[in-house]
Amino acid sequence: MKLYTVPVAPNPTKVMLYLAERAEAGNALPVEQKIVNTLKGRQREAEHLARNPFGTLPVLELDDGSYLRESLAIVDYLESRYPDGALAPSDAEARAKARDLERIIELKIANPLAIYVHYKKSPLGMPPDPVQAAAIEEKIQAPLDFVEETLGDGRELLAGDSVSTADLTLASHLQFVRFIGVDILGERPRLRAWDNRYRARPAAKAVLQC
Ligand SMILES: N[C@@H](CCC(=O)N[C@@H](CS)C(=O)NCC(=O)O)C(=O)O
Repeated sequence: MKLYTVPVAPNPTKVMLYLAERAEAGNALPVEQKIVNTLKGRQREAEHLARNPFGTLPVLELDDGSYLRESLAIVDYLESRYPDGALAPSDAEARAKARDLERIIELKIANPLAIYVHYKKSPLGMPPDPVQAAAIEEKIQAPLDFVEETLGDGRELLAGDSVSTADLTLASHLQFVRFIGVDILGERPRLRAWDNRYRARPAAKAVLQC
Protein backbone atom coordinates (compact mmCIF):
# COMPACT_ATOMS: atom_id res chain seq x y z
CA MET A 1 0.00 0.00 0.00
CA LYS A 2 1.08 3.56 -0.63
CA LEU A 3 0.20 6.62 1.42
CA TYR A 4 0.34 9.88 -0.53
CA THR A 5 1.05 12.47 2.09
CA VAL A 6 2.86 15.66 3.04
CA PRO A 7 4.49 16.63 6.36
CA VAL A 8 2.96 19.38 8.55
CA ALA A 9 -0.44 19.40 6.77
CA PRO A 10 -2.85 18.22 9.48
CA ASN A 11 -4.90 15.42 7.89
CA PRO A 12 -1.87 13.73 6.33
CA THR A 13 -0.07 14.15 9.68
CA LYS A 14 -2.93 12.36 11.46
CA VAL A 15 -2.32 9.24 9.34
CA MET A 16 1.48 9.57 9.61
CA LEU A 17 1.13 9.73 13.42
CA TYR A 18 -1.11 6.67 13.29
CA LEU A 19 1.52 4.70 11.32
CA ALA A 20 4.27 5.90 13.68
CA GLU A 21 2.26 4.92 16.78
CA ARG A 22 1.70 1.42 15.33
CA ALA A 23 5.40 1.13 14.47
CA GLU A 24 6.50 2.31 17.94
CA ALA A 25 4.21 -0.32 19.46
CA GLY A 26 6.00 -3.01 17.41
CA ASN A 27 3.34 -3.31 14.69
CA ALA A 28 4.83 -1.49 11.71
CA LEU A 29 2.33 -1.63 8.83
CA PRO A 30 3.34 -2.25 5.19
CA VAL A 31 2.58 1.25 3.95
CA GLU A 32 5.06 3.10 1.77
CA GLN A 33 4.87 6.88 2.18
CA LYS A 34 5.10 9.08 -0.94
CA ILE A 35 5.34 12.85 -0.58
CA VAL A 36 3.14 15.08 -2.75
CA ASN A 37 4.58 18.59 -2.49
CA THR A 38 1.64 20.92 -1.77
CA LEU A 39 3.93 23.98 -1.67
CA LYS A 40 4.55 23.32 -5.37
CA GLY A 41 0.84 22.63 -6.00
CA ARG A 42 1.47 18.99 -6.96
CA GLN A 43 -1.86 17.96 -5.37
CA ARG A 44 -3.65 19.82 -8.19
CA GLU A 45 -1.71 18.13 -10.98
CA ALA A 46 -3.27 15.42 -13.18
CA GLU A 47 -1.19 12.66 -11.59
CA HIS A 48 -2.68 13.30 -8.14
CA LEU A 49 -6.16 14.23 -9.40
CA ALA A 50 -6.31 10.76 -10.95
CA ARG A 51 -5.96 9.39 -7.40
CA ASN A 52 -8.24 11.95 -5.80
CA PRO A 53 -10.44 14.30 -7.87
CA PHE A 54 -10.71 16.59 -4.82
CA GLY A 55 -6.96 17.29 -4.96
CA THR A 56 -6.38 16.68 -1.26
CA LEU A 57 -4.11 14.57 0.91
CA PRO A 58 -3.82 12.04 2.41
CA VAL A 59 -4.70 9.31 -0.08
CA LEU A 60 -4.13 5.61 0.59
CA GLU A 61 -3.62 3.41 -2.48
CA LEU A 62 -4.77 -0.10 -1.69
CA ASP A 63 -3.12 -3.25 -3.04
CA ASP A 64 -5.73 -3.54 -5.82
CA GLY A 65 -4.97 0.01 -7.03
CA SER A 66 -8.14 1.58 -5.59
CA TYR A 67 -8.00 4.58 -3.22
CA LEU A 68 -9.19 5.89 0.14
CA ARG A 69 -9.34 9.69 0.25
CA GLU A 70 -10.38 10.56 3.82
CA SER A 71 -7.91 10.42 6.73
CA LEU A 72 -10.28 8.83 9.25
CA ALA A 73 -11.42 6.20 6.73
CA ILE A 74 -7.73 5.39 6.12
CA VAL A 75 -7.08 4.94 9.85
CA ASP A 76 -10.25 2.85 10.27
CA TYR A 77 -9.27 0.66 7.33
CA LEU A 78 -5.78 0.04 8.75
CA GLU A 79 -7.26 -0.66 12.20
CA SER A 80 -9.61 -3.31 10.74
CA ARG A 81 -7.08 -4.80 8.37
CA TYR A 82 -4.35 -5.06 11.03
CA PRO A 83 -6.32 -5.61 14.26
CA ASP A 84 -3.35 -6.94 16.27
CA GLY A 85 -2.21 -3.88 18.21
CA ALA A 86 -5.07 -1.68 16.92
CA LEU A 87 -5.35 1.61 18.81
CA ALA A 88 -9.13 1.52 19.29
CA PRO A 89 -10.17 -0.10 22.59
CA SER A 90 -11.97 -3.46 22.26
CA ASP A 91 -14.49 -2.55 24.98
CA ALA A 92 -17.61 -1.15 23.24
CA GLU A 93 -18.12 1.77 25.63
CA ALA A 94 -14.47 2.86 25.68
CA ARG A 95 -14.36 2.56 21.88
CA ALA A 96 -17.48 4.68 21.39
CA LYS A 97 -16.23 7.30 23.86
CA ALA A 98 -12.88 7.57 22.09
CA ARG A 99 -14.67 8.02 18.75
CA ASP A 100 -17.12 10.50 20.29
CA LEU A 101 -14.25 12.67 21.53
CA GLU A 102 -12.38 12.37 18.23
CA ARG A 103 -15.50 13.55 16.33
CA ILE A 104 -16.00 16.49 18.72
CA ILE A 105 -12.35 17.47 18.29
CA GLU A 106 -12.35 17.10 14.51
CA LEU A 107 -15.65 18.83 13.82
CA LYS A 108 -15.52 21.60 16.44
CA ILE A 109 -11.77 22.32 16.76
CA ALA A 110 -9.67 20.71 14.03
CA ASN A 111 -11.73 21.57 10.94
CA PRO A 112 -12.17 25.23 12.01
CA LEU A 113 -8.43 25.41 12.82
CA ALA A 114 -7.44 24.08 9.38
CA ILE A 115 -9.36 27.01 7.84
CA TYR A 116 -8.12 29.44 10.54
CA VAL A 117 -4.48 28.86 9.60
CA HIS A 118 -5.18 29.97 6.03
CA TYR A 119 -7.09 33.10 7.17
CA LYS A 120 -4.27 33.94 9.56
CA LYS A 121 -1.09 33.21 7.57
CA SER A 122 -1.66 30.66 4.81
CA PRO A 123 1.32 28.38 4.05
CA LEU A 124 -0.30 27.97 0.59
CA GLY A 125 -0.33 31.75 0.00
CA MET A 126 -4.08 32.37 0.42
CA PRO A 127 -5.03 35.97 1.28
CA PRO A 128 -5.37 36.70 5.06
CA ASP A 129 -8.79 37.52 6.57
CA PRO A 130 -8.43 38.78 10.18
CA VAL A 131 -12.22 39.04 10.70
CA GLN A 132 -12.85 35.41 9.77
CA ALA A 133 -9.79 34.33 11.80
CA ALA A 134 -11.14 36.13 14.91
CA ALA A 135 -14.57 34.52 14.43
CA ILE A 136 -12.99 31.07 14.38
CA GLU A 137 -10.87 31.86 17.47
CA GLU A 138 -14.11 32.69 19.30
CA LYS A 139 -15.93 29.62 18.01
CA ILE A 140 -13.30 27.12 19.23
CA GLN A 141 -13.17 28.40 22.83
CA ALA A 142 -16.10 26.28 24.11
CA PRO A 143 -14.87 23.00 22.57
CA LEU A 144 -11.35 23.69 23.88
CA ASP A 145 -12.90 24.20 27.35
CA PHE A 146 -14.71 20.89 26.90
CA VAL A 147 -11.41 19.08 26.23
CA GLU A 148 -9.81 20.86 29.23
CA GLU A 149 -12.65 19.56 31.45
CA THR A 150 -12.40 16.07 29.93
CA LEU A 151 -8.77 15.93 31.06
CA GLY A 152 -9.87 16.80 34.62
CA ASP A 153 -10.04 13.16 35.74
CA GLY A 154 -6.25 12.87 35.46
CA ARG A 155 -6.19 10.75 32.31
CA GLU A 156 -2.83 10.59 30.55
CA LEU A 157 -4.15 11.04 27.00
CA LEU A 158 -7.36 12.43 25.51
CA ALA A 159 -9.52 9.31 25.53
CA GLY A 160 -7.92 7.61 28.54
CA ASP A 161 -4.50 6.23 29.31
CA SER A 162 -3.79 4.83 25.87
CA VAL A 163 -3.34 6.69 22.61
CA SER A 164 -6.39 7.19 20.38
CA THR A 165 -7.39 8.94 17.17
CA ALA A 166 -8.52 11.88 19.37
CA ASP A 167 -4.84 12.48 20.26
CA LEU A 168 -3.74 12.14 16.63
CA THR A 169 -6.39 14.55 15.33
CA LEU A 170 -5.74 17.27 17.90
CA ALA A 171 -1.93 16.94 17.85
CA SER A 172 -1.79 17.16 14.05
CA HIS A 173 -3.91 20.31 13.95
CA LEU A 174 -2.04 21.98 16.81
CA GLN A 175 1.18 21.38 14.87
CA PHE A 176 -0.35 23.22 11.87
CA VAL A 177 -1.18 26.20 14.09
CA ARG A 178 2.28 26.17 15.70
CA PHE A 179 3.77 26.10 12.20
CA ILE A 180 2.45 29.64 11.61
CA GLY A 181 3.67 30.74 15.07
CA VAL A 182 0.28 30.87 16.82
CA ASP A 183 -0.67 29.42 20.22
CA ILE A 184 -4.42 28.82 20.54
CA LEU A 185 -4.45 26.83 23.81
CA GLY A 186 -4.96 29.86 26.08
CA GLU A 187 -5.16 29.41 29.88
CA ARG A 188 -5.77 25.69 29.83
CA PRO A 189 -3.12 23.97 31.95
CA ARG A 190 -4.39 20.40 31.44
CA LEU A 191 -4.53 20.76 27.68
CA ARG A 192 -1.04 22.28 27.70
CA ALA A 193 0.26 19.40 29.83
CA TRP A 194 -1.38 16.88 27.48
CA ASP A 195 0.16 18.67 24.47
CA ASN A 196 3.63 18.37 26.06
CA ARG A 197 3.03 14.73 27.02
CA TYR A 198 1.81 13.80 23.55
CA ARG A 199 4.69 15.57 21.81
CA ALA A 200 7.17 13.70 24.02
CA ARG A 201 5.99 10.35 22.65
CA PRO A 202 8.47 8.71 20.25
CA ALA A 203 5.86 8.57 17.45
CA ALA A 204 5.20 12.30 17.78
CA LYS A 205 8.92 13.05 17.81
CA ALA A 206 9.34 11.01 14.64
CA VAL A 207 6.54 12.80 12.75
CA LEU A 208 5.90 16.28 14.10
CA GLN A 209 8.21 18.98 12.79
CA CYS A 210 7.20 21.68 15.24
N1 LIG B 1 -11.46 15.49 5.16
C1 LIG B 1 -10.20 15.26 4.50
C2 LIG B 1 -9.50 16.59 4.34
C3 LIG B 1 -8.31 16.52 3.40
C4 LIG B 1 -7.64 17.88 3.24
O1 LIG B 1 -8.32 18.93 3.21
N2 LIG B 1 -6.30 17.87 3.11
C5 LIG B 1 -5.56 19.09 3.00
C6 LIG B 1 -4.29 18.97 3.87
S1 LIG B 1 -4.72 18.88 5.56
C7 LIG B 1 -5.10 19.30 1.57
O2 LIG B 1 -4.79 18.35 0.87
N3 LIG B 1 -5.00 20.57 1.15
C8 LIG B 1 -4.45 20.93 -0.13
C9 LIG B 1 -5.45 21.60 -1.01
O3 LIG B 1 -6.66 21.64 -0.64
O4 LIG B 1 -5.05 22.08 -2.06
C10 LIG B 1 -9.38 14.26 5.33
O5 LIG B 1 -9.62 14.15 6.55
O6 LIG B 1 -8.52 13.57 4.78
